[in-house]
Amino acid sequence: MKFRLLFTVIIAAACTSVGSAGVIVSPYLQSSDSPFSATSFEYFFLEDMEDGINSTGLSATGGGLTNGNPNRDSVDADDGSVDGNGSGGVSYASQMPNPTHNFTFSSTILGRLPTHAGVVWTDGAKFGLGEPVPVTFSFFDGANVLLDSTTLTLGDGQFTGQTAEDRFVGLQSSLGISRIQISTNSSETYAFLETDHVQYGVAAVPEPSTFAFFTGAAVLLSFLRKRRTKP
Ligand SMILES: [Ca+2]
Ligand SMILES: [Ca+2]
Ligand SMILES: [Ca+2]
Repeated sequence: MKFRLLFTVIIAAACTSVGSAGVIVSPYLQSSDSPFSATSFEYFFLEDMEDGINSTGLSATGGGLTNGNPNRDSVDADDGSVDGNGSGGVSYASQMPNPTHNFTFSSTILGRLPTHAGVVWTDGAKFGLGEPVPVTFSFFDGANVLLDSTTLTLGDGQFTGQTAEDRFVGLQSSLGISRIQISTNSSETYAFLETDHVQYGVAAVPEPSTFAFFTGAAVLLSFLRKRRTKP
C-alpha cells in the first residue's frame, strides 16, 4: 500500500510539473522588465525589430515592420529613452479584420525548441482608433498542439505611441514552444495589432519540473531496492 501511494504521488507530481505553469503577463517598457531576465539560458534571443526580423531561428508572419509609420508604437526603450512613448522605435503591425501574428521557432536551426518564449503587445484596436479589444495569445508545442493560451482585453484608447498599457505575454514549458500566435479578436476592417520584443530561449539549468521528476524517480528506485534487500 505504501508503495502504491508513493508511486501515485510521484506520477502525479510528474504529470502536473511537466508542461507549462501558466501564461505570464506583465507590464513591459524595456528588456530588463522581461520575466525571463533573471533566468540563465543555454541560448536566448530577443528580437526588438529595430533592424528587421533576423534573430536566429525566428520567422514571423501576418504583419510588417512599421519603419516610417508616424503612429508606430515600439517598446518604449527602443528609441533610446523610457519616456512613455515608443513612436521612435520599430515594431511589427497589421491592420485588417482579425489581424493575427505568428512567431515561429525553428528546432532545426536552434537545435532545441525554446523552453521560454514571449512577445510584447504594444498596440491594437477593435476599430482602428485604439479602442480596447480582446487579444488572444496562444502557445504551441513542436507538434503544433496548443500548450496554453489566454485572452486579455488590451488598449488605452490611443494610437500615438503610448507605452503604459504595453504587456509582455509569455510561457515557460519544458515541452518546448514552437510558435506564438497573437490574434486581435475583431472582424472590423480597421482592426489592428502591433507587437515587438519577441524573446525565446532554453533554460540552462534543469527545469524545476524536470528536477522534481528525476528526484522522484531516484526516491522510487531507492525504495524498491530497499524492499528487495529486506530479509
Ligand atoms: Ca521611448
Ligand atoms: Ca522595437
Ligand atoms: Ca502602446
